[in-house]
Amino acid sequence: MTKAVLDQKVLKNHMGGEWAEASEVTDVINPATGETIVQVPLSSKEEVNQAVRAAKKAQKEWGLVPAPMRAEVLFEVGRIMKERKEHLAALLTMENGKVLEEARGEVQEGIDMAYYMAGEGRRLFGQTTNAELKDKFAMSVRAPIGVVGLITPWNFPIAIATWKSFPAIVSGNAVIWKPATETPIMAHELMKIFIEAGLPKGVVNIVFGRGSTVGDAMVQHKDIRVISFTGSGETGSHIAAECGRQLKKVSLEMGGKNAVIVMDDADLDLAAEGIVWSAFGTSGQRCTACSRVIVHQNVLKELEKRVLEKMKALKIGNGLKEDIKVGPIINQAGMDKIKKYIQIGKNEGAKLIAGGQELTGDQYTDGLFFEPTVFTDATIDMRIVQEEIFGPVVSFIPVASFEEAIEVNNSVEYGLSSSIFTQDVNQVFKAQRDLDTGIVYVNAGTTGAEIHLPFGGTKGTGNGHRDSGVQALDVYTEWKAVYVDYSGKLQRAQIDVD
Ligand code: UN1
Repeated sequence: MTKAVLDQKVLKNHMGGEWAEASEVTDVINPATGETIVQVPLSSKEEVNQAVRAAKKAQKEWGLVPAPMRAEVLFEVGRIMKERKEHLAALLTMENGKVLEEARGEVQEGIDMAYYMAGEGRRLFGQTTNAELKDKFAMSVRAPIGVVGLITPWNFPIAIATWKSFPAIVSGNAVIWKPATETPIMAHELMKIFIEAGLPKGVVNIVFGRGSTVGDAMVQHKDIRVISFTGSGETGSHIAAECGRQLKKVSLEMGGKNAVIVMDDADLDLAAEGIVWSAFGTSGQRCTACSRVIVHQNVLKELEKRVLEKMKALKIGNGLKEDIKVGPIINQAGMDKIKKYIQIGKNEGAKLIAGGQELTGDQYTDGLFFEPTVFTDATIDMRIVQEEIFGPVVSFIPVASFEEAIEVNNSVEYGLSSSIFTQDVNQVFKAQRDLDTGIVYVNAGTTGAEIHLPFGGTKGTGNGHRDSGVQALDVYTEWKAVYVDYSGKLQRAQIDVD
């Protein structure tokens, strides 16, 4: 078994370039073993205020550093992350539970983001264009916004942090970052890397703590001009309401109810593989996880058989062991929610054909493990088909046509990711047009977004912004239109135009 080595027992906040102890702390639990691995601060509003003061001061200078030079720091961050990939992955598995292979993938996502956003330091393109008057020049440039607030989740504690912080940094902002209290180690490690890479003091500040105190104080603070949040729909809409009141920019990413569509001409083995990977990887605790399979009725039975067959190979346990494929559930609240939905599914009349139980005894005694679970004969009115469960639970919904499949896909309140397995090129292009989600996959599962494309979704998944991709820069910059008149006289737009 791989060993994860942590050099601290109590984590600290980081403000204005200094590590700062907090008066109150709480335990961070390894979900695979139940052991306390470290303690994390539960900070107060005053600590947020202090961090914002430091950030404001640092941003004044950082915003004036040429972007290619700001980017040099990110190149170095990427280099160190790459060097430390194994170490980071092991710690990530320890605090989050996801299996090592996936933890390595997540760290890689952060490395990719570092190099990609570092490259942006030499782009950050605006536009030059023509002015309508003689001897006049017009262009648009991206300007930093100032101090930005990032609230990141436990399910991708390092990747999502990089999606938000790297574009914010390269754009010349200073950051106040509240990582999830379940997974603070990745934040702590990334902060150490920022320091080693030469990021000036105060450009990134970490304030650990609860959403109801630290998160709220960030949303309320008038000097934090942007909030970027990934988490639950309930919290997201609360944040958006408050930001709306203050005319504060807000970027939200809030979950999904993602479907794989399997048509009757699909390669069923490939589809089964895609379903198993995207439904049960990360124990289903991804915003992009497949939680619905919309399957043509002609191939329902065969697909069920092949999925169940492939599920037999999934070893469940502590993700630090290389042969484990499905790790634990993050905490008791997550486990209770999954169990609640299993009962709801049964009551609603869906047929349980695999799993459905918490694993207990032997190696499972101290951790939180749930069997990969499949319901079938589900219908669109069922709550298990409409609501996000955030666990290894998938429901098969039989349909009679391509059109019905699209309709069922679009019938939920979320719109993050979708996928279709088919060999028919016409169906492929119709599907990418008609699936109402921010991400569409063809002949692959619903997970696996790459960082240079926009990540986010429609409807209840977000509010029109995107994490990652060049589009992320829109969250952390203001557009500024600049007109330079070199005619030496007053030229009035729209009037002196001949
Ligand atoms: C998330 O679940 O919030 O596309 C992020 C994927 C990963 C990121 C998921 N690259 O599944």
